[in-house]
Amino acid sequence: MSPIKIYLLTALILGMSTVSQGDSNEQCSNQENGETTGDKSTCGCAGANRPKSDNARSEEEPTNEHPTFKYSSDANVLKNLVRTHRMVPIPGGRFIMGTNEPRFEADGEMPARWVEIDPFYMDVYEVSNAEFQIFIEAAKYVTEAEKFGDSFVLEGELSSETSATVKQAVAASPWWVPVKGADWRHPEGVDSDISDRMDHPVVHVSWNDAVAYCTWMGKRLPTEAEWERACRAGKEERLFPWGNKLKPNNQFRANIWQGEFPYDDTGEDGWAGRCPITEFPPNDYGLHNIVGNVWEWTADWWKVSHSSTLQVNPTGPPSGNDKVKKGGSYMCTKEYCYRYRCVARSQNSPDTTAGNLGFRCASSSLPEYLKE
Ligand SMILES: [Ca+2]
Ligand SMILES: [Ca+2]
Repeated sequence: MSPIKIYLLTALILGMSTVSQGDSNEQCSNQENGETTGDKSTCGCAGANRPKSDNARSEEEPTNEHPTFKYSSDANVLKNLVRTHRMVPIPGGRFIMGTNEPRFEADGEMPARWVEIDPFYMDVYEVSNAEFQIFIEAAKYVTEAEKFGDSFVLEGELSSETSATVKQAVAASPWWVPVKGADWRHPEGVDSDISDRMDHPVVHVSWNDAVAYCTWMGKRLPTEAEWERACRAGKEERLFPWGNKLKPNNQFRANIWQGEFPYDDTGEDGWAGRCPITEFPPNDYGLHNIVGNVWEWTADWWKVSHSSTLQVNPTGPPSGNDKVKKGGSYMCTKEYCYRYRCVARSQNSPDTTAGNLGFRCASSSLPEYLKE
């Protein structure tokens, strides 16, 4: 075992938090879940971050010799695959980002401020296992979780065999356990696979992995402002992409957690755990699961103080320790991690991977291979 791994193990056994110690996590007592009292929350759903010293990641870049248009629906790879990489236009213009009524002040949800952005395109869906597999096979890319050899999984999702092998937990959020062999192909460890979940969002992908995928696709990650613009879909000052009621007409509109977290995911919304990327109605811009299901990486570095003056095409701070993620996940409840709201935000270090963290891509112009 390397000195770094021994340090990690020791830290976890001793109850030292290995999560990011950024602005919003100093008093964190739980993670994918924040608190019921928004003002005092400092957790940010940041989950478990990789220790900065764990630098096993290679700097290899993927090849870019296989443009994705070669892998159209009638190409020779994954012949029966229905592609889900299409994009919709998101109008530019001015909109209100953030809120003056934050649920989690420590997350930097405030203030409400005018932001002006250029029009852009956004993936309709979270990136699926099937789409990610095309990239992996063509670009010969190896994800960071595969290089590190582990990733964070919700303990309750593990088989009893895998659970028995796990001795560590993240002190501040003990439901997150680092599982050897957990990666995008094996979301719950080595005895799991994705063969019957190719239409589920890819998880256990780091920010670096997400950038590599989007770049290979001729796309990029959305900025936080673009993501929030896309989430709101023209609805200003609303909690959710569809309005203020969680369940309009008594219908769930997103995949979140029902039941006692983290023990009992009742799946009242139709899904215990992650769901296919095509589930749930789209928002008014045509985006599915823009909140809930899996958190989505954005391009921006994390900060919690924002200017209240008009920002034009903001891209976040020039550097930082953590990247912004948006939208909450299937693990969110109102009591724990009430972050399936468009203004909600959280953060992880760029090499962090977990079972509730995925992404979708954006693009300033529509890639050629997506044009009719
Ligand atoms: Ca659910
Ligand atoms: Ca999502």
